[in-house]
Amino acid sequence: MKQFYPNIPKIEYEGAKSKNMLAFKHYNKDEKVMGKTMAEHLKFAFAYWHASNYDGTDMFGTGTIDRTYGENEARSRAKAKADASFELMEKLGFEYFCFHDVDLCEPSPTLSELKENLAYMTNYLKEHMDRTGIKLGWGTANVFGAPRYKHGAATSPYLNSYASAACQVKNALDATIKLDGIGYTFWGGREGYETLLNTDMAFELDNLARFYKMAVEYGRSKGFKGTFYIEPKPKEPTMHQYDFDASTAISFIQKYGLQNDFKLNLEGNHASLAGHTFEHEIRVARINGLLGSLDANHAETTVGWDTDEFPKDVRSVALSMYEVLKNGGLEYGVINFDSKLRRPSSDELDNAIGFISGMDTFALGLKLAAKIIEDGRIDSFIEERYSSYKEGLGAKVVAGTTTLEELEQYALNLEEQPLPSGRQEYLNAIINDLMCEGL
Ligand SMILES: [Mn+2]
Repeated sequence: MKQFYPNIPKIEYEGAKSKNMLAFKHYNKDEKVMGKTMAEHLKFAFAYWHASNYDGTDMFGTGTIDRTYGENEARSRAKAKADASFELMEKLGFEYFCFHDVDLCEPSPTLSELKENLAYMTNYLKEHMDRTGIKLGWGTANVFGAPRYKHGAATSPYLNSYASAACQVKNALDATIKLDGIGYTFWGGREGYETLLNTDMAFELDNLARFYKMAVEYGRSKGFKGTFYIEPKPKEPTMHQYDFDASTAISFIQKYGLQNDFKLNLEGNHASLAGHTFEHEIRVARINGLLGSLDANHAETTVGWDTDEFPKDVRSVALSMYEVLKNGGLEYGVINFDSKLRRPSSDELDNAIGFISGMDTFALGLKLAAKIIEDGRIDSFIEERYSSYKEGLGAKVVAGTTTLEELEQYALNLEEQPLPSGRQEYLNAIINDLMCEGL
């Protein structure tokens, strides 16, 4: 088979002292952390769109990265892209991948062309999956890129756009089912509004819920047992997106009774755009029993847009993986690298190095998260902080057996006493001490 990346070898674990940029320093897939291997904890998934499609185009300039795969003819190029993607996945040790319908295919201007091309490429991908053992994390439909979705897809004021989105979602679901995906994502790229002056928000949200229910009904009728995910994002491309953040998406899921079929797919960069941290979004999902899947991307927080960078911040990933460990793992999803190269990063090795470094960042984050839990000081501090609810009137609050009158009587008899410190400085120092132990 033709080699697309002859200068990238199979990437092996060489340990923290290695200076080889084409080796893992920390991601050692069989190494056990808290009883499970790193591969079981991290379930890395290769995102087809940014890893294999993105050519460096930005708002101010054309592409800088060659994504032609040496082919001029459209179908041959789509197949070569699949060959190259699986070569890179195998070399990097990915066990999962994710796709949008349009990522896989040659340019398909009409819906019937897209349907036919997707069915063809699904079969082609299946051969690669059978050969390599690489599995599908999740599939999705791109119902935001084409002009037919300029006013929205499942929240469009126009039936023709709604039906077109339904057509694409049905076909992307068929592909996901055929490839035995563990989930299906809805990212509401154009599901939002530009101005309330032309928008019936209540109607659009009801219609979105009807759309999701039809997708669940269809998927289940075809034997899909996976999880549907909503991926929150607050802005970009619309001024205001309906799936603003985890809390907003959960409120939607609960209002429309979708909680048996839906969970959340959370991205670090989208958390930043919403004014949250990644760990905040994961905490919100986990305490509501709705943690589904993760996108590994991190933000450049000094800018206000979605940079989709490869993760590199160990401390932030550790606090996120702490939430995942407290959740008992990612039973319903994967850790997907939606990350993309920077526009000037056009060297043949840059993509692989981005993945190696990102996977190492998650391995370090996982190990640090396990250390935080095993160390126990953070957890016991939190436990102690709420101890006034363990007995007496506090226990009655928790049991729901006290009243406002009883609390009033208690408060009126209180002698004012200073409250304890929150000790944030000490707790932050613990994280750094654990992270840098042995330096
Ligand atoms: Mn993003």
